[in-house]
Amino acid sequence: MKLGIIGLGRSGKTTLFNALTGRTGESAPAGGAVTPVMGVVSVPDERVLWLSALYHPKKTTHAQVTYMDLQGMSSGAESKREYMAHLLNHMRPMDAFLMVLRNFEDPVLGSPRAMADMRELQDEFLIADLATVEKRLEKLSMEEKRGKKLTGKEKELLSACWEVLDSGQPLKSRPDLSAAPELRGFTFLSAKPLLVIFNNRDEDDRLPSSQLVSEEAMVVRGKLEMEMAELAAEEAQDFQKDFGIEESAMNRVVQQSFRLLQLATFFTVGDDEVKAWTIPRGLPALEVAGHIHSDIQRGFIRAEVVAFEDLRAAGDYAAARKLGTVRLEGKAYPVQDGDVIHFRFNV
Ligand SMILES: Nc1nc2c(ncn2[C@@H]2O[C@H](COP(=O)(O)OP(=O)(O)OP(=O)(O)O)[C@@H](O)[C@H]2O)c(=O)[nH]1
Ligand SMILES: [Mg+2]
Repeated sequence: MKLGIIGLGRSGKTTLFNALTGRTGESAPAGGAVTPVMGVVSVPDERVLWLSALYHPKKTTHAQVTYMDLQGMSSGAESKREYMAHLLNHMRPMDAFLMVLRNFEDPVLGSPRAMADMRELQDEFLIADLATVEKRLEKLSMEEKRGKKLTGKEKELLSACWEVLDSGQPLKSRPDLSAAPELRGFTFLSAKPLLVIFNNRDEDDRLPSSQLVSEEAMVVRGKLEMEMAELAAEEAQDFQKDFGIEESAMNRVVQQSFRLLQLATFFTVGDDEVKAWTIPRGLPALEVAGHIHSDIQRGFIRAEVVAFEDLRAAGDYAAARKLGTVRLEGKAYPVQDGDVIHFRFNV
């Protein structure tokens, strides 16, 4: 899972990135890094730890999430266009965006205006997508003029996209368009899931209430969270208690992102390796097998499945089998979050 952290300048992107990846803050360049900074972290999951304690595998592999800290956008029409042009190639491969909004007083920028900032960023996404659509439509009509017969629905779909964007709506508001196979190559920004993150001052842990937020939203206290990320585990716990933080930003952001992207985790277990895999929720067992290895997909016979909670309740695999909670499932079985799976295959 790849998450791109975007936002206006000085909104706290690097601070959050450091909290999420456990880096220390000193290296953050003023004005943001021109080249995006990547950080890969393991998704904290106590289920993996439990399975690892059960199997004592040679290797334990957690699910991973890649965060990318992108440069902040500054105001001014020209600099915004430059910003989008510069970052577009970095933004396209992301699965989703974390949009950081400054919701604390800044000594230079003054009072927060988070909702206006959000609108400004959303508009830039729409404008970038509009430009992509218009460029492609122009190309298609040139080809038509030169006598080329257009086949397929691309032009029709792009015109529909134009209408949606022009009316100020993101493409994700129209799944028929954002999921159309003919348009997949464009990787429109406004078609991607977005998690809005209000970066609050230390004393405030609430969503700005009276505001209408049309996006998925959550609150972090970036500076606090970063300070916490720098502490040793034991100290961090005290800190967490003092500030009424129930779960770290890292955990909450990961969980929300999983939910937003409709992802699920399943596990493969054994003496060699206990491994957590990230897949789209409800993916059929046959396709899930393909995530592991094409041979397993090709020679798929059955999936032997036990829900993690059933396995934990039973104590171990043999006990779960005795209790009848280990099931045999076929190719079409929609894999659920927490499934522990042995694939039976023959090649
Ligand atoms: N009070 C307060 N200050 C914060 C918070 N988060 C970040 N800051 C401060 O805001 C300033 C900017 O933070 P950065 O994390 O560098 O912001 P950025 O979005 O990465 O900025 P650019 O990379 O320049 O776009 C720093 O001085 C931070 O210490 C917060 O939650 N509360
Ligand atoms: Mg930065």
